[in-house]
Amino acid sequence: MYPLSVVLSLLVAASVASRKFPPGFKFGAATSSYQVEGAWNVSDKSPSIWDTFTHDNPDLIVDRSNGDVACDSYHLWETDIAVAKELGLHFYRFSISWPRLLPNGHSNYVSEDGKRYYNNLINGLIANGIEPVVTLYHWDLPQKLQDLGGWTNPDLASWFEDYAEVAFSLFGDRVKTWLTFNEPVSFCDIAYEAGKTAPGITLPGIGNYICAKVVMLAHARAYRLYDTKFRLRYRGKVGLTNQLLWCEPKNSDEVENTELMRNAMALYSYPIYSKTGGWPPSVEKTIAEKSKKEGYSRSRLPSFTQEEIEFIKGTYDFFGLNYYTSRLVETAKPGEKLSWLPLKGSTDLGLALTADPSWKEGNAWLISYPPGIRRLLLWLKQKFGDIEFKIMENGYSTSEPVMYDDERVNYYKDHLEQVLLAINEDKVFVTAYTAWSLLDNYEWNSGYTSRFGLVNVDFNDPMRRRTPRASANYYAAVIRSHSLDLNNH
Ligand code: GBH
Repeated sequence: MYPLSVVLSLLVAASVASRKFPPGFKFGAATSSYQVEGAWNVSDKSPSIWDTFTHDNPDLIVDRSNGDVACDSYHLWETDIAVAKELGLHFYRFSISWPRLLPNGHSNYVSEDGKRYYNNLINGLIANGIEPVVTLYHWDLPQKLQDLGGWTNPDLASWFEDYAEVAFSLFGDRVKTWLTFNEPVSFCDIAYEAGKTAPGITLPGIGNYICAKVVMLAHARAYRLYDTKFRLRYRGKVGLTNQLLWCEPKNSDEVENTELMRNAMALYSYPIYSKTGGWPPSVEKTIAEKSKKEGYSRSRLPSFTQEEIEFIKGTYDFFGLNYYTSRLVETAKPGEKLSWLPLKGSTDLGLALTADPSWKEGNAWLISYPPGIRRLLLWLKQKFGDIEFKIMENGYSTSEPVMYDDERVNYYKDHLEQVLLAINEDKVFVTAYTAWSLLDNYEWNSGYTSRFGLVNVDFNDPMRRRTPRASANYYAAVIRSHSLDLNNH
């Protein structure tokens, strides 16, 4: 018999252990080029589609703002590194601005200024013990390539490969984690839905699906290029990151529809991660049948050749996941138009999305449902196998720049708790967690009215002063203790 005190301390130890993240688990925070850099026209940088879009359509941005200056990270990158260091981040995820590095869009000319900027940032991070995690494409396509059709031009897949080759060659000796794309669902589906985001084209059900196919091919080209030319030398990892909502049935009749919706959410995952490759069959079939009924001679979702299926399949070293929120699925009313933009559903699938009224905390579209991240991870594991998952974005916005941001602290706490359960209970192989965002930044159509930062940015201050919020302190404590039990480290 052990004395009670020993039993109790063993129990406490066990529960503490279970609130520990696995050894080697990494914590980071993310930003993206257009959202933080500013300096939209310095040196030889050419405009991106977001420069053009915000300059031409200020009325589509809540506060009529743009990313001309944003957080001015182009000039203040050293401050960003200092802030990241203060938080104790293991890695910092940022993106390269394609038109800053390749002002022509094509790789015939590389900007010295672009090279210098990203070398400084990468070297500065490494010198401070912070690993750079780099996204190649976070929505700021060179306008010159949009003029050639953007993501609806199949040649863009090769031009993206050329861009990737420049980036891998220049930075691959120091960058070991690459994301080809951030959220194709956002720059394909949302972008072509209602013309409300760059490139401002309304071609729902057409443009988005062509974009989807070109992006899958572009990703695979970049991945295979890394495999053949860089992997042996640099031994890095390449993937992409997809935003997925977790979906649950509104009622028991909607179980099958919910599975269809989950597969639709995985449109940009299935071709890469599934054993068979290609589009998710249920989604492909639904869109093909609908297209036929509408009189199209072929499906609006372009098919892959068998060769393309094989080319794309398996082009990953990990699964990148951006998770923010969840929805309930129900059959749409006949003829109901449903847009992805406010996350309402899919017209093609005839399925509508709503938030459960019992999910209390939230801000606009971002309704907090922490169990969603755990269930999603398990669903993905069951679907695609026991692969490595890296959470590349998760975070919470407020409309006011509150410094004591307890709502954000709760969001992080509750979601990290669920990530731990996914790891410990469901045995999902999750190796990284990334907070969106390190800094308040340019939140696309919401301009500067939506704050995601662990660190507050004063956009009225020409120096864009950065001040850590309560959530920054909380996150730093989690990182320090490598645990959710902040009193035991
Ligand atoms: C991610 O997008 C992006 O990767 C990142 O750049 C972004 O800052 C972050 O998350 C936060 O949004 O207001 O109803 O019109 C997530 C996709 C795109 C979802 C914009 C919300 C606006 C919905 N987000 N969308 S609505």
